[in-house]
Amino acid sequence: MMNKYLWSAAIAALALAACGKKEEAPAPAASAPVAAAPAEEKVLNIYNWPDYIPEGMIAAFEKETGIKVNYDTFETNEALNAKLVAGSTGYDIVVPGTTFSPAQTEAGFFQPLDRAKLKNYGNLDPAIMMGLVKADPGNKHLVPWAWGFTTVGINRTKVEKALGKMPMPENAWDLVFKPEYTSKLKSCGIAYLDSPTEIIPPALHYIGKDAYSNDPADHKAAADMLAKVRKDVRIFSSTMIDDIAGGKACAVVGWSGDVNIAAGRAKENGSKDVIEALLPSTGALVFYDTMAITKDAKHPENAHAFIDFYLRAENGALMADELSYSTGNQAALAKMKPEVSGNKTIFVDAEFAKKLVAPGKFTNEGRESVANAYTAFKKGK
Ligand code: SPD
Repeated sequence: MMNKYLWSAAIAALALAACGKKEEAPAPAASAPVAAAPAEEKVLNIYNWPDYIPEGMIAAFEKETGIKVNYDTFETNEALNAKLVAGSTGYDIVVPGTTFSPAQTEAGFFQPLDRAKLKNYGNLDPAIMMGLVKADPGNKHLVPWAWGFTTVGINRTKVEKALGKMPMPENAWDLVFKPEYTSKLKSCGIAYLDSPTEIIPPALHYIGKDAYSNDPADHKAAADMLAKVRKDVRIFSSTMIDDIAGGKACAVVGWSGDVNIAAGRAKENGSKDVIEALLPSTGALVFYDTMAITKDAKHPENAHAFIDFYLRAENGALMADELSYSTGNQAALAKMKPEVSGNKTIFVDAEFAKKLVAPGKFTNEGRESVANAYTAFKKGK
């Protein structure tokens, strides 16, 4: 199992790098059962990412509380943001990522959480909560769902075959961004996440710029680099897990946990290929996905009940065990499978944690410029 204290210290350092200002961490509170839902229509509408909730968790919540959950999914932060900007989403709980959540919080899209209704709030890791202060001053609106990092995922079996005599690069990002490698890997399939804010930041990082630069000149430089490999990219994917597991892609820009899920799914389907999330020598881009209650949620009591349910140590452990993402739930660590808490692509070690690129904040203009650069790159085949 990883050295938890080293790991926690490294994550705290990363968090502090991101927030620039030290704020008080949440006070610990005893773990407690979910609060009984008060007199509110027994319905809860949740909007989350696909493949991001343990099997049976919704059913368990429904059984315990009698609250009927309507669960929809979105594939990109851009899609969720468009709904929030349009307003009246109809959702009570949404799960934004850190590229967007600071601006969304600032815009008033979320209502403050009532901590008195979150008896399990004290299970949260103070280091992670400090990291979220930049996105959400005072930790008023956002509660961690899971965290992971955007990285290079490979089907090693296929990649080694496609590279032939060429050795694996020292920097894994070369596999997806450097023409010498992409020209070989196009035969087994290169896939990128289909979202401007998922691709331009790693491209910026690869060319040595601030991954969250708001400077259009930097975005152009990233798009110029990407243009050189455009012809080798087979898929802009919204179904990355299936694309890797089903053999459509052998090298991807994807999310750590999804690559791990794909590895498990391929095995279940009888494949013997080795699929793995890599830890690039130059680091990867960390993200924190968080739960928030929308400002006009019709079922805020039920939303608090679900958040508190999710914050139970057992449920945090279940999430990490099944979905291969790290949790902000400190109490869950002791309850998860040792092969999960000891997996360095889920709970990174202190050395790799130092290389993780902290989440940054795009301005509205910056995001628009990122989107333009991405669209130009994607169209430029
Ligand atoms: N299976 C869904 C994983 C969701 C990951 N969210 C990533 C946000 C990164 N910016």
